[in-house]
Formats: sequence, structure tokens, C-alpha cells
Amino acid sequence: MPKASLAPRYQPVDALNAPRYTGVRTFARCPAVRATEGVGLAAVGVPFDTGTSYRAGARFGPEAIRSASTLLRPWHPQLEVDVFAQSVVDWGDLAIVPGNARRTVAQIAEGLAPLLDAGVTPLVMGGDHSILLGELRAHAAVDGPVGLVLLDAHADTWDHYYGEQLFHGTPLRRAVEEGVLDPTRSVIAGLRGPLYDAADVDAPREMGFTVVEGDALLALAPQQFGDLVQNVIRDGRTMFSFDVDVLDPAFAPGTGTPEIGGLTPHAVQRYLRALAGIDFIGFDVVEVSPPYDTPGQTTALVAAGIAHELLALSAVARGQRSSQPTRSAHANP
Ligand SMILES: [Mn+2]
Repeated sequence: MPKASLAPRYQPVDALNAPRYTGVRTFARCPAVRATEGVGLAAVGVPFDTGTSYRAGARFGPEAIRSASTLLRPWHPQLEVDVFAQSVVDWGDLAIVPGNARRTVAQIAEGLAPLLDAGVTPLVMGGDHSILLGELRAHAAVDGPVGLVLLDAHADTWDHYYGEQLFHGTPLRRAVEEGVLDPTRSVIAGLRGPLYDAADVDAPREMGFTVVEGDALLALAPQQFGDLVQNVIRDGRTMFSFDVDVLDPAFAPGTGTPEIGGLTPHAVQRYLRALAGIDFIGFDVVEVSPPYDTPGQTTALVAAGIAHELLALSAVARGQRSSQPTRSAHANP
């Protein structure tokens, strides 16, 4: 494994020198920075939760993920990569307007633009899932509609709630309508739970998405999932979105719309590691609702661990980009 010749400009505080519970809370104890020079990846909070149809509380998600992420260590043993070697900062929170999803998604698109213009990979901490529309707008503004890999208990392709178009169950439909998301280059995996109607199962497929329901996902070996994703997204620009409700509520009870019968964190980790080699343009972890979490902050802990896996995917892709600039191909370790 080639060693980076230059030390990253921004790194976390060394936990062997200063205990993890000391200092001002930032994502993974990385520096709080609002400049893009020398930054590879920025963790960005979006504390918006009034797109929820049931439990609110995800406005406190970024804060909870930051606190739980103080445990993260640099080395990812399975992918053999230092997740912070890409120079990671905490950008802080984007401006939002509680109660106004329409203005908020516009603010998210605007707020992410300077990062994307500078080639910084955003890792967004939600926030409810309506914020994804703002992220997809920002990515599409760079170079047209993007693909998406989504792990979620719900397809989020419903049309409206209470006559409102922007809710946490609708961002994928809105994104397709707006032309910022290409469903034919997108995978939605992990769906389960009761639905409003039999047609709910078919709707995302009719829109062009590749859908892997929860049972079908669990029947796939990680490598099979990785191959499936690679075949759908091909070589185009693709974002990754993680809704913690894809996990079983035993592991992630603090979320907006829990569904029983979900994945274990370990199963998710293995599926994510099978995506190593894909150069995602951005990531998010959404729907962490701390008011419903356990006293041990289980959901926030799992969300921080998933964020570590996403950092690792980004680090692997960046390493390949610098050492093999012409190749973006799938290369599972
Ligand atoms: Mn969702």
C-alpha cells in the first residue's frame, strides 16, 4: 500500500495524546474549518427534521453523530486504509429553515456548491431524508443528473403527504421529476415493512429504479451486491445515501419511521465494504433522531460507525484516483 508522501492538512486530534471526551465536539474530532483548500472530505450537518411524517427529532442528529464519532479511529482494517489521510474537516451545519422544506432544500443545494466546486467530497449528517433533494440538486448542478445508491427501509418515492410535495418520503420522486437524479443508474436496497397499497412495491421500479427488497438483499452475498451496484451505476457520477432505518430498530431505535425486520450493523458493514473501489461523489447518513435513542445512544453510535465505513470508501477511491488516474473500475479487496 503506497504511503502518502504529504501529510494531510487536516487531521483529527490524536486520541493517544488527548482523551476522546475532551475538546469541542466536531465530527471525529476533526478541525472545524470553513475553507476548502487542502480539504478532501467535509462532514456537513443538516439539522432539519420538519419533513418527517411521524417522529421528529432528527434536527439533533448531526450533534448526536458528532458526539458518537469521537470514538472513531483512523485505520480501517478490512479495507486497509487510513480514513483521515484524505484530509477531513467538520464544515459545521448548513443554514436551514425549520418548517420550510422548500427553502431548506434550496439552502442545502446552495450550501454544498462551494464544496463541490472545490472538489471536496461532502459527507452529510442529517436531518430527515427530505434533505437528500438538496444534495442531489447540488451534485446535478456540477454535471447533470446523477446516480444514487440508497440503503433504506422505504423507497421514498411517494408523491405527497397531506397535500405537501416535500416530505421525507418523497425526495426520490421529486429528484426524478426535477431531472437531478437518473433512476436507471440508481439502486434502492433494504425495503421492508407494511405499505399503503400493493402498488407501492411497483412504483419505484416503474420509475426506473433498481429495487432490492430487504429479504432479497439478505439473500445476496456482499460481493453479489457489489456487482449488482456496479452494473447499475456503471461509470457515471453516483451519490451514496444511508437511512438508518434500514437497520433493525433493535440497533437503531432513534429514527423517524422505524420498521422491524431490518439489517444488522454487521451485515450493512459487509455490503458497504463490497462497494470499495466505487468513487462516490458524496455521502449522507440521515434520520438519526436522538430523542428516541437509547440511554447508550445506540443509533448515533451505529450512524458514526457507518460514517466511518463511508470515509473508508472515499479514502479507497481517492487512493485509486491518485495512483491510477485513468481507472475508476470496481476493485474489491
Ligand atoms: Mn428514507
